[in-house]
Amino acid sequence: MKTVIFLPIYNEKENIRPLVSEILKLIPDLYILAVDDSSDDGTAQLLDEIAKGEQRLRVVHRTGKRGRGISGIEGFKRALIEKPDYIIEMDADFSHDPKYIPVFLREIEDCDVVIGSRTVKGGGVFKRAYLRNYISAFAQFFSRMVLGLKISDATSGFRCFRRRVLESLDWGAMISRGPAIVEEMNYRIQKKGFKIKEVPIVFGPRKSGRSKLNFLKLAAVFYTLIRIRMSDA
Ligand SMILES: Nc1nc2c(ncn2[C@@H]2O[C@H](COP(=O)(O)OP(=O)(O)OP(=O)(O)O)[C@@H](O)[C@H]2O)c(=O)[nH]1
Ligand SMILES: [Mg+2]
Repeated sequence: MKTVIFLPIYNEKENIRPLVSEILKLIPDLYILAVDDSSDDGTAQLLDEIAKGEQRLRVVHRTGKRGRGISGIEGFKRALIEKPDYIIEMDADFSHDPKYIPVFLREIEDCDVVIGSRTVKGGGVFKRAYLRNYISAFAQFFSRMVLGLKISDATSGFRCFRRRVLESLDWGAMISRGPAIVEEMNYRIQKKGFKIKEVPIVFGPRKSGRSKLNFLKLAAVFYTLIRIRMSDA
């Protein structure tokens, strides 16, 4: 298969069926790799049920310690086994609109990484509380400062990679276990000199369910970014 869509999933029961169906309709040459962190709201069972009748959905159920970062590392490693040309990661809550998948696949033709960006011309955020926008802007600024990132929307988890980019990363050396994995990957990819392109996206509100981000996790992200920088100094 040419393209793998990696979805990190924790308690996304209402979103998962419509999302899988929308993605699979887009182009035939892709499959979805869902990495579920032992969701306890019925998402895990629902994923298995959908996968029974849909070969293009593969499901990994993680046990043990939960984490957006640990799941990302596992997801990318698994995705690489079948040597796809492109790997796209996106949130499973409809904030990341599947309509951008074909756009990313066009844009990646002349670069190594495409980042769905809310902060370049044409991009934006639709209907979100002011406070969340401020926090998001601060997180983008902080990660650019601490890690020296040249990427404007450095916290966007909607991205498309050429296989060779992910193959070049040392997953065992990743420090992040949670959401900071997004910025850590950008940092390591930028250091290797890969060509990164930001493409505008409009980030929507999650369609259903609850955010997994909270104050403690956010603080942990900032602390992890500092640790990444220090460990590399
Ligand atoms: N496997 C796994 N996925 C997770 C975990 N935490 C969050 N996710 C998934 O990662 C994606 C992003 O999480 P969200 O809670 O939407 O975080 P966010 O988009 O930063 O916050 P909101 O804008 O409030 O939705 C979603 O698909 C979640 O289901 C986790 O611990 N493990
Ligand atoms: Mg979200």
